[in-house]
Amino acid sequence: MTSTDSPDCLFCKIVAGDIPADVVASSDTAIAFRDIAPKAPVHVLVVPKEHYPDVPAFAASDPEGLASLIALADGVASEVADGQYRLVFNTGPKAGQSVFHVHAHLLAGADLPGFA
Ligand code: D5M
Repeated sequence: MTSTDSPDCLFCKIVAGDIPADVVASSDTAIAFRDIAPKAPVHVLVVPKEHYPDVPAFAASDPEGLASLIALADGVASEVADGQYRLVFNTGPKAGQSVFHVHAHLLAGADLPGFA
């Protein structure tokens, strides 16, 4: 455990290897693993190894880390899909965030529905 781990955090436990996950890629600062309840043919979660509760906290503390996370997501999308994808950061319970360790949902592999 590092000083940035949050002991009760599910994604910190996945980062630490204490809970298994279907990891598809990793970097020095982030890992990407398949979502347990996929909402698209490709649904990968891209997660910084350090614990931040949500994307504004991550961006404020480590903007380079956020850029690295997006680069990892882009690489995964090129490897497991056709490089066209949606990235979603649910932020807050009303937006559907249920795990309070920042994560990008990488959705790809199909024509995704529009928002508007
Ligand atoms: O997204 C949290 C996501 O985390 C949700 O799509 C399910 C996924 N999840 C929950 N547990 C696991 C495990 N153990 N492996 C992989 N994926 C998991 P949110 O935006 O917070 O609702």
